[in-house]
Amino acid sequence: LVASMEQVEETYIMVKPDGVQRGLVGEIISRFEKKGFKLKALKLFQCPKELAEEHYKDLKAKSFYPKLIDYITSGPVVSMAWEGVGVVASARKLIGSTDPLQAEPGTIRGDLAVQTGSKQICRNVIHGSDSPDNGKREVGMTANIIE
Ligand code: RTP
Repeated sequence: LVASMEQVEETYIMVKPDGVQRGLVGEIISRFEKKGFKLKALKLFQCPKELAEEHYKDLKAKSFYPKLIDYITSGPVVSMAWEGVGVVASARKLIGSTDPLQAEPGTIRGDLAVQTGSKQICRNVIHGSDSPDNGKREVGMTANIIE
C-alpha cells in the first residue's frame, strides 16, 4: 500500500458547469497548486454529448444518468490533468464526498457547494478520477476528443 502511494500518477480533474458558472475555477486551481501538485494540461470547452456519455459510461444504468449527461453538457467545463505522487487518492480527499451536504468542511465540495433541491441531480462543482487507470483513461479521452 505504501509503495503504491509513492507512484507518480496523473489524475483528470474537471470543474463542472456549475463550478465554472459560479467562478470557482481559480479557487480550485489554487487548492491543487498549494497542495504541491503539478498542472500538466488545462482546457475550457463545451463538453460534447458523446464525450459525456463516454466519460460516464459506467453509470449508464443509473436512474440519474440522463440528468447527469444534461448537467455536464449544460455549459462550459474546465478539464485539467494534474500530476504528482499519490495525486489520484489525494485529489479525491481534497474534493470530498459526492453529496455536498455530506462533504466535510475543508474539502472543495464541503466548502463550496450545497444541494440545490431534492429532485436535482447532484451539482457538486468538480470531478476527480477514482483510480490511476481511470486517471490515464480520462486524460487521454479528453485529449483525443478536443484539440
Ligand atoms: P465524480 O465521478 O463526478 O467525481 O463523482 P463521484 O465519483 O463522487 O460520484 P459518482 O457516483 O461517480 O457519480 C457521478 C456524478 O453523478 C452525479 N450524481 N448525482 N443521486 C444523484 O443526484 C446523483 N448521484 C450522482 C454527481 O454529479 C456525481 O459526481
